Amino acid sequence: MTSPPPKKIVERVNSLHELLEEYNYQYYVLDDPTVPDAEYDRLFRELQAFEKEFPELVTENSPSQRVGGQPLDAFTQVIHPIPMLSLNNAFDDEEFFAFNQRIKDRLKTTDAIEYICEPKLDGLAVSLLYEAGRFVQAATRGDGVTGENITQNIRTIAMIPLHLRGNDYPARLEVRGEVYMPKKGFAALNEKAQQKGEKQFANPRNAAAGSLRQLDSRVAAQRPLEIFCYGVGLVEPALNIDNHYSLLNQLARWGFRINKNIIVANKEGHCIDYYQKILQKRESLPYEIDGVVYKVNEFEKQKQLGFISRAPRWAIAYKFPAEEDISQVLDIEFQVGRTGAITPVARLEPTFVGGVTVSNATLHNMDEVLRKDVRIGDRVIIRRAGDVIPEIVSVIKEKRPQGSQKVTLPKTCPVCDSDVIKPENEAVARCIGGLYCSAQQKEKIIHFASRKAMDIDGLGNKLIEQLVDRKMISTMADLYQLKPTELANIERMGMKSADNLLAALEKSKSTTFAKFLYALGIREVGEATANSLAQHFGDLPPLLEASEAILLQIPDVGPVVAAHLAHFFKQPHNREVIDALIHLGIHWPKSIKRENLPLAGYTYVLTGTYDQMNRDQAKARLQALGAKVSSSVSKKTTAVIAGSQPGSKLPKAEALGVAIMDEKELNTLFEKFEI
Ligand code: D41
Repeated sequence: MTSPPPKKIVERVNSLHELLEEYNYQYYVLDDPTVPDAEYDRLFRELQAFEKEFPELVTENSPSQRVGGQPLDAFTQVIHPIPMLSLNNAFDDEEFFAFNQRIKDRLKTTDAIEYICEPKLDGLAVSLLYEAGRFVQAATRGDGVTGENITQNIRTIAMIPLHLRGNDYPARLEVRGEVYMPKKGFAALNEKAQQKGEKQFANPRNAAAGSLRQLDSRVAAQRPLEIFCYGVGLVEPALNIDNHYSLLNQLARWGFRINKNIIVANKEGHCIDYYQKILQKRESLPYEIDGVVYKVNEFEKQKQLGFISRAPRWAIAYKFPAEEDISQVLDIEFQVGRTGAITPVARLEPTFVGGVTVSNATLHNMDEVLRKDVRIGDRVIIRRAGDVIPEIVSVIKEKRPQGSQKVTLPKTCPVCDSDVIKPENEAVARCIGGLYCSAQQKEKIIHFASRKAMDIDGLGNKLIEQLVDRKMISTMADLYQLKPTELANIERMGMKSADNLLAALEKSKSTTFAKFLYALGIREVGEATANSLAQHFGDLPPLLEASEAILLQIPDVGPVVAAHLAHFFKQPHNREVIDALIHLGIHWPKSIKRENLPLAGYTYVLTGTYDQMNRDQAKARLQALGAKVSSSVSKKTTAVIAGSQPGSKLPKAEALGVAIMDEKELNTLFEKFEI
């Protein structure tokens, strides 16, 4: 029998609870920690040591007890004292305006309604119960009336307070919110599952649901779950608050995490602006959302409106177009790209997803086809997020039809019949046909004509395909030898459009060295690398003469790019095409060699806001003087140019002993060198 803990230790344990909860709150809710992680860990271990010595000091809501005890046999049921309502949906502006009009009619008003606009998290609704400021129970929404007791699992979520902050909280408080798994945590979880050969989750929502359904809270504790709170259920005694926005602010003061993208809209039009704004932001948010929610702000109005069949009349979810849906693989074909890369592409049963009809999805390469085990006939989950190319997320194996067909990499190019080779250590297979392959011819010319390359107006993909198929062109140089009479013979091409095209071709001849380099379509030479090369060499002849060793000295050029460049310029047919293009009149202003510029060899990093110019202008002026402008500070940085409200780059520069300049000094630099 150990002696009871001394009073001093009881007090220290209590203050450790408070400190740890405070630091937790700063870290997770305010997103603004005041102590380093190491300090938090030290206090946490101190608490654990006391609890080990005096087990009677261990309380259910001790920060050390978040990772729970014994696994459960089953979840018990929880009856929601106040039902958890569901949300009605709107799918277009018209449906939102109809909702708004119904509200005005019911309230017999023509005045604009004030709405609170919230992102709609794609997770699971939960209820958190606090008694005398202490977390006592959590439940799933279930059917809205009865849910499951998931207290142990919810306690593992570090951003959920175990004790409320302040002292003005009601005796009983039920807070409602959405538990979700952030995108990054989901990806990491699935990667781990894949490495272990375990089943992966189809999406973050399923992963969050699966985590909350764990009977063993030690498993749940390993899952990266988070929460945003959006309302209350039972509150005793009632609060002296009369609108939703004030309620959210009060919840934040008590320690609950509230989404930062919530706004007040005092005009209905602002609700639509909000939808568009959040839709734009959707990709960049660290969590998945499936729409926005509008709620009438004033509680008095909410009360007058009431609810109908389990959904409030005063709220509506305006859903985004679904990013995922189910489709069927009709066929898997192999496409040949500009550099000969053979890409498997799934032809799909057309499906409306992410706001457009999708009938093709890339499978990237054969490794991916095998990893996902995609077969012709399979039912698959397809995803189209933002502007990215639609993808196959996974195969629904349970629904695999009999006679589904595997595909294999073709041995010869489906277009030109040349051999297909796949280097052992690469994922990509390639047709070795080069410029003999009409698919590669087409793709090379399409790239050459594109906006960021030679920008040939009116020369679309379809037209290029026709020109190649009719053998009117086979290289980019052939474009500049097309005759108006030849062109006019082409389908849907009259004399007038033929003239327009020839004018556009003529115009494109005047370009920049960087664009020309990019237009050549050399492997791994994108816009940035082309710019670097152009800045460094200033003109074509020195580049053609450069050895791989010289190329390696250029920023952005590593061994792979250097090898591709050297290989490209060694090929006689590439030299022929380049000579022909120049002979046919393509030209660019010869720029001064970069190494002769006054700031060549210097690297600057920009941070903060400047008074007299924006960062882009500063960057352009520095680059024009030959300097490099980088986005991260390193020992090689010449100086960091700090405006007002500089970011973390400033302390980093100080730590590395890198020089720091202000806007005035930057201007002095410009004055010295600019003519
Ligand atoms: O972010 C959410 N998923 C969210 C869900 C939200 N921001 N607000 C919500 N508000 C409600 C009402 C208006 C009924 C209190 C909701 C939900 N309900 C909800 N989530 C799941 C079912 C209902």
